[in-house]
Amino acid sequence: MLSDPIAALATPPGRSALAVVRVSGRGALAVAGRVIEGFTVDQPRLATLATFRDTAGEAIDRGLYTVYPEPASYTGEDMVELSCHGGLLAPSRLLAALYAAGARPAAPGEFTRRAVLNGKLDLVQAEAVGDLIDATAPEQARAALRQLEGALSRRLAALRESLLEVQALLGYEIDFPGEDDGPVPQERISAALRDASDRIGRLISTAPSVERLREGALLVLAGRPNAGKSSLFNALLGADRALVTEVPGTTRDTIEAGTDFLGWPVRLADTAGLWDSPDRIDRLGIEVSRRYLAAADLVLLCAPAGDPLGPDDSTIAADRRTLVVRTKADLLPPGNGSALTVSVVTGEGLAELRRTAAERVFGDRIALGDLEPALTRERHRIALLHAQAA
Ligand SMILES: Nc1nc2c(ncn2[C@@H]2O[C@H](COP(=O)(O)OP(=O)(O)O)[C@@H](O)[C@H]2O)c(=O)[nH]1
Ligand SMILES: [Mg+2]
Repeated sequence: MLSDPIAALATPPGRSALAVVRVSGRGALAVAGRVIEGFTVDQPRLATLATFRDTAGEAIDRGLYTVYPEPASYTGEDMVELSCHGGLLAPSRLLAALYAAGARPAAPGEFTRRAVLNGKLDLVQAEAVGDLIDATAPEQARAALRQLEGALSRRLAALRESLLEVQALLGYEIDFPGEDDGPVPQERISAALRDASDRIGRLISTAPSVERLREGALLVLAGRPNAGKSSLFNALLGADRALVTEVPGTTRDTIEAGTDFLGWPVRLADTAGLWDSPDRIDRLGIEVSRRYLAAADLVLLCAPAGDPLGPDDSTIAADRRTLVVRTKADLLPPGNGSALTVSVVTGEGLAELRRTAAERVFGDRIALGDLEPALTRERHRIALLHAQAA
């Protein structure tokens, strides 16, 4: 059923001060009334203190409830929000009582689904709700919030309007070819189409960074053994994740960890690097490094400051996805070369590296700033490509 009463925990399970349970649907008020002592709908949208009881009448907790009569609720249906104490028992007993009183467990995303079906949110905004909840880096959250506020929806609605206008012009031509006003100038129609196509193109151009914004850009540390990759990996993460020793070949496997650079989400991968080793396990690690290099959004090629690049290094450095990072700057007198130099000992260059890397992988998004609402999913990009082709 589309509007039967559903209930679910809105907060994560576990030990906490409070937990929030929501009930929504036709009959939600009756369900809540069987569990909340002295339940009344006379004070909508105001929190009321009450005792919650199971169907046998035993007290579960004392907490607040708020009634949102339809259609002025998140789902557009009658809703009741109950907050009780957190922890293992009170929330689950409260939920059990609501199920016993006639609600059924909500399916994942069902509250938001109902909000869409009832016209409270459009699909693009519903996707943004999920993205906001899943965001781990500030820029992801910012993009999701803008989308939730309707920036992308409004842009798409305007596009739809102008396409309908073109359709109307064409329809007029077909239905009333010989009208006194004369034919619609072809130039007017093609100009309107060109304009729409340009606007679609501008939206599509936000797409290359879309996956990166959702998943985090993949930044792969490469370079010869002992170049300082693992040290840099740890320094950029602010945590000692990878082993660092003076023994070449310490890193055999690739380690991945997520962080953000100036708010932009990145996945850092520390690799064994590329080098010739007779050891079978080393060679497997080097193979993994190659795969990571191929998939990277940006390669941070590490080479100690002052050392010439080896042949493998030069090949990688020639790739346009590569940023050459000169490591161990503290071991050299200052002012050596113009490349990005860093030291994990002094911390020199780390902020500059974060900024440069963020600009390299998210530069198009940073440049578009707040001008263009970003597409955030492959679904959006494909739909707009279809529209542009049509
Ligand atoms: N002085 C100095 N030593 C460094 C720096 N970065 C790494 N090292 C040293 O270089 C050696 C190799 O570092 P490691 O991060 O394991 O290199 P990897 O093999 O490329 O992962 C270790 O002995 C580190 O202590 C740095 O910025 N300054
Ligand atoms: Mg290493």
